[in-house]
Amino acid sequence: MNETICALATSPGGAIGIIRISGPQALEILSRVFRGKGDAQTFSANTIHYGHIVEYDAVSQHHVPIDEVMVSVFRAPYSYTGEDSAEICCHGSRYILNKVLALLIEKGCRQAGPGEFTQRAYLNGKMDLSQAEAVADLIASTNKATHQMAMSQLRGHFSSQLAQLREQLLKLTSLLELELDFSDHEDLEFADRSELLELTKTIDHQITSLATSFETGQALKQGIPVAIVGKTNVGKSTLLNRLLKDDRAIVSDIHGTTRDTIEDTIDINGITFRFIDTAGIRQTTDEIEQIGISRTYAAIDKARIILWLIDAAPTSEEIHEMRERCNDKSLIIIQNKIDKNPNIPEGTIAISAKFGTNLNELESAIYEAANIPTLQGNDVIVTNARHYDALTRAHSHLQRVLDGMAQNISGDLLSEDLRLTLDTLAEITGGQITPNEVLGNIFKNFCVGK
Ligand SMILES: Nc1nc2c(ncn2[C@@H]2O[C@H](COP(=O)(O)OP(=O)(O)OP(=O)(O)O)[C@@H](O)[C@H]2O)c(=O)[nH]1
Ligand SMILES: [Mg+2]
Repeated sequence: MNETICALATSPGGAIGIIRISGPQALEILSRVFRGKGDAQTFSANTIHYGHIVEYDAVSQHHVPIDEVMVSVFRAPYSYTGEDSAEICCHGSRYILNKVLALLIEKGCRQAGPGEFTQRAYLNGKMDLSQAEAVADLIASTNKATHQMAMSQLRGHFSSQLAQLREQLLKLTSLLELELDFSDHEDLEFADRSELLELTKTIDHQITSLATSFETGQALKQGIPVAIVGKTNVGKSTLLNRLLKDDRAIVSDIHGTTRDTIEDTIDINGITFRFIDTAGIRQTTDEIEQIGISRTYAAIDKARIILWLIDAAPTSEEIHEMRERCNDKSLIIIQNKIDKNPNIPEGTIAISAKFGTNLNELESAIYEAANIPTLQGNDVIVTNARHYDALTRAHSHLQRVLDGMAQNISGDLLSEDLRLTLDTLAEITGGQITPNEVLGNIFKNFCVGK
């Protein structure tokens, strides 16, 4: 971290491009390329300066301007990275930006790797690991839900829940140790085992509920899977196209048009849904269509919501079979083609996919069925596989503690598993010393310049 790094922080193509510099020599290197009022090395923290980035021209023996810029100056520790840093606002020309970067490198900067600014922010204690990861999620967020989850994590709500868990685990450990210290006083009972058991269960419950939120987190990140199923020709592909407002799937009045599954996403009320059009279900000897139909069943298994499209009232066996197949998922039965057939079976939503009738009602029903908890500012939903993995392992360590307690095992044997639980939770925020390899893995998926 004694190197000073630089990188383009904006994506190319905009009117303005921002180049970031961070490190102990940030202002010194800046002063070598910047000409404005005063020397950049003397600029005070949190100030903006107008001037030019200049390059020395050996032929004319003069400094020639490369761009007219604004420079923001931050001083350690009050910057994103916690180091001295500067941001040069240039015009967005690819030529200018490359030229300025090359100049900075020539004057002593090193090109930053992916996520290196954020990695430094973490190493300098500006944020913990889970917050650093939230920065990447925030940049990648595409809708209200993903934005909210990333923002909550960045603001440290997850970190503070973990800190509370840590506190409770430490309390548990110390109660057990107390029991040990006085274990030769046989008649003294310091920590009531049943109380300890209750406390452990509460902690475990909190850990598992964080872990289970991962499924929702994943669904919100990747889009909640919704399968559109039904017999051939009922209008599944027409409905998909309607929802996507795009001619995505082939529609025809030939039965068995769709063979493969077709997926795409749309947002409803700020939540992304991933719709999967499927091959119509019927008895067929066509081998390829049979494969398509088995994919339909696989799509049902994967989905959280099933849209069962019908064009005539199903028999009670058919209803029973579909309910069995969908067991714990939300099943929405949709009567299509109401323009042709106004008979609406009970318990269905009636639409015309072809003419777009009642689509709003259907979208509301889909949104309801997703049953997404309305995220409050402080709500924590785990969205990161690394965090999920750590929570799951913490849960299994704690499970051993619980088993041990049930068998009345002595405190010293329990405390080893308690320590493992603590260490595993600490991996999430990086409270323990995090190996370089792990850090490298986390930051490699970041963009350069963040
Ligand atoms: N009248 C009317 N026709 C519709 C409606 N929706 C779809 N259709 C027609 O029904 C036929 C079949 O539509 P598709 O969307 O291809 O049906 P599908 O369920 O995808 O069929 P497969 O892919 O073969 O399983 C087409 O001719 C559509 O134009 C509707 O709401 N009203
Ligand atoms: Mg189709």
